[in-house]
Amino acid sequence: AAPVMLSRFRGALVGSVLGDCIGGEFEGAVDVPLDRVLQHLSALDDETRGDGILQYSDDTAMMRCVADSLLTRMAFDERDMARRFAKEYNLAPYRGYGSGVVQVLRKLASPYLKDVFQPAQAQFGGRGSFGNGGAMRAAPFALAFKSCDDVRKYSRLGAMLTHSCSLGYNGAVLQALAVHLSLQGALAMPTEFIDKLISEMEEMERDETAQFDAKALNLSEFPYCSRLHMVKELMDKKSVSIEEVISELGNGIAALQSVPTAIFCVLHCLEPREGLPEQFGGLERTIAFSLALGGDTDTIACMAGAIAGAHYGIDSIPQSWQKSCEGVAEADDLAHRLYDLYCLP
Ligand code: 8NA
Ligand code: MG
Ligand code: MG
Repeated sequence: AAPVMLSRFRGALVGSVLGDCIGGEFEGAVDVPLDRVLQHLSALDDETRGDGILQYSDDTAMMRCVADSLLTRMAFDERDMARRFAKEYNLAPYRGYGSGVVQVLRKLASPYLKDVFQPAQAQFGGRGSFGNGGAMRAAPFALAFKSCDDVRKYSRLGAMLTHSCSLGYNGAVLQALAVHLSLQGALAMPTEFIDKLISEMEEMERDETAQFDAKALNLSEFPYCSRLHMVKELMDKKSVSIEEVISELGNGIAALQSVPTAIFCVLHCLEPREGLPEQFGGLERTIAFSLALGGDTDTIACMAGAIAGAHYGIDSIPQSWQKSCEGVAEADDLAHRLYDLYCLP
């Protein structure tokens, strides 16, 4: 079973980078016709295309910091991870970071900072960020820790370095758990997969802070659970339009409007879909469908790419796509090293 798991690890991190790089093209777009998505994707096959390699953004930059930190420390070390975020931002501030998180990253650079969780807690008048920046970099937690308990615990803390609102860090835990389950092969049974995520979120959203934050933001109680129930409803429908996905699940930069959406993209694309090329495999369908939603396409495709890559494995990812994206070799190397760590007794 070892080579299968390695392939899943590589698929997860490479899939995540691919989604970020390929999705960057449509970031913030309101209407993305499927034709344009397919054109963008088929241009990746063209060796002679002029526009060079597709650059990765904050999603991948921070994912690499998470993986590097977990590998170097062989554990979760909040100070080390915080330092890497700050250093990476300082080296490459042009990667498209969210406008709020930049303030946190600047404060994390200070050598005098005592509590590395404090800058995140000061965001948005003390409410903390509910953006998807914690979730977009959560995949490595699922590769570094074997037990579900550890994945939950450390993906939460890792997100809290920048996202102290429960909607922000709970989205990161949901993403990490989706990758964790996918690595175990759980997407072979899609209904059980979504049910498991719903019961996980039920547990998390029973928490007092989660209840308080939901109320303060005028959301229904158990906001993630409601979205995941909607994912399940949409899964059972024969055909689902892009408009329906956007209006029921969202495509925005809030974790609540993007993590369940990414999970839906993966589930929906387990089967061939009308409008998507027949020769596409599941991972290609997942990326294509994510881009067609518009909105925060790099991040939704990044998260969906990690979950789908963990399911289909590295061999499902076209070579031409891998060659078109910045940082693929580095992500593949991180996946190999996380796999070696995972195999330690
Ligand atoms: P963030 O923490 O700055 O959050 C993103 C945005 O969400 C903030 O700038 C606010 O507008 C809003 N927001 C979050 N929390 C609150 C709150 N409590 N009250 C009011 N508004 C709030 O950054 P992040 O790391 O979560 O952002 C992640 C997203 O930003 C990713 O999609 C990433 O790709 C990037 N992004 C960049 C661009 C770009 O133009 N380069 C566009 C979209 C997203
Ligand atoms: Mg980005
Ligand atoms: Mg984004």
